[in-house]
Amino acid sequence: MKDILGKQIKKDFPIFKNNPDLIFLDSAASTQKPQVVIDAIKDCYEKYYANVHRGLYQLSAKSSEAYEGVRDKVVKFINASSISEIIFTKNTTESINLVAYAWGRQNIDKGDEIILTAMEHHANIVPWQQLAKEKSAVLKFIPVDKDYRLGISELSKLLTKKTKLVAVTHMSNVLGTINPVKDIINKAKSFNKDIKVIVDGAQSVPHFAVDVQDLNADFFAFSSHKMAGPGGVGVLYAKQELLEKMPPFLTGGDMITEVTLKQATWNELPYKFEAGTPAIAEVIGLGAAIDYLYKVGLDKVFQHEEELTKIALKKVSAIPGVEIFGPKQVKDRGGAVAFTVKDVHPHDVASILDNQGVAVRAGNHCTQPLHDKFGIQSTVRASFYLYNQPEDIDALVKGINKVKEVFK
Ligand code: C6P
Repeated sequence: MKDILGKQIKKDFPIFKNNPDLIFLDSAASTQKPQVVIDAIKDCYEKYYANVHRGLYQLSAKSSEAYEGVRDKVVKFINASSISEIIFTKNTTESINLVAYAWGRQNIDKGDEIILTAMEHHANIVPWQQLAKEKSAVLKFIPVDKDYRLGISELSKLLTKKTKLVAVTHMSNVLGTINPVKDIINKAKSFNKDIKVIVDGAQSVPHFAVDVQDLNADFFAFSSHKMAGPGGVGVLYAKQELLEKMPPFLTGGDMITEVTLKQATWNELPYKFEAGTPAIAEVIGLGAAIDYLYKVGLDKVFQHEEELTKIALKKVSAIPGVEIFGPKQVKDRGGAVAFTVKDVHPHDVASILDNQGVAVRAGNHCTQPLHDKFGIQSTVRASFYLYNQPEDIDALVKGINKVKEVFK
């Protein structure tokens, strides 16, 4: 394998020092954290923690400055056009729910159509199902073809005068497929410029550079905990003109300008969408994660994962009885490799791998409709991040062979 990041990178992550035998192959669920992120959170609590946007004292000013500084970093990281377009949420799930409630309830009416894809995570299905039920709207799905890619030509067949929204994942958390979201957005907007597109970036932003303006996405959601940052923080990017027209999602403190006993007026963007005390230290941790990813270089992260995926696809698919669910080539594919082992339940596979120190996920990975399409309940999934090394894949292969031995 081309040595793009090198083994040294593992040293940035204390979890591996504290668990020297750990082979961590579940980063699509949540990634490990580098020391710099842990230190940034600790530093905040030890040196300058106070609530933000409220206190007139110096400590609160310092804390607010650090918190808002991260918003600037996020603007640059995904190339938004201003801080007004960056809303801190709890995670991708909350970001998508925000759009479904605030934009969806204002813009979706009876008979309107929402186009999703068959490979969406539940977080990008259930909020739209709820909205569709409430509004008597219709959900349609772009199918997944035999190569585990979206049948983009199908999109043209699904678009109608009633289409209001397209919701698509940038990268599948199961198949690893990277979807051509720029083309999808272009196609939808060429059909009707008023169609809005929301992109679920939970599995893309951590692994490769994303430019929301270049994509022309209306909404884009992601989670800090999947990109070396802490849990409890997510981001919703949305075009300013849309946010300005949308009503608030959650209401209460900080998101208002004036409150009387009868009514309230809303704060300016982005604060209109950030009710209550936010996850201050965690947002600051996200800032440290962004700095860290810049330092390593997202292009290198992607190339490194591409090399790992190439090896995994070759070695894992060569094991008799193993079936991989996802594109067999690395082109337009990320580092999530889902598979089954013939005649062995995925939970048994994961548990035997765990006994050998290999942490993988087994289940439907919150994509039950996708698994239903394959006629199976669950798969095993190995997923990679910048700290994984080719030896980790060797351990996985050894582990799968052990599984086969046990179930012979
Ligand atoms: N997928 C996985 O193991 P949250 O939980 O809100 O941070 O992210 C939700 C989510 C949304 N979209 C995609 C494509 C995702 O992969 C996830 C989270 C994890 O695959 C946990 S189920």
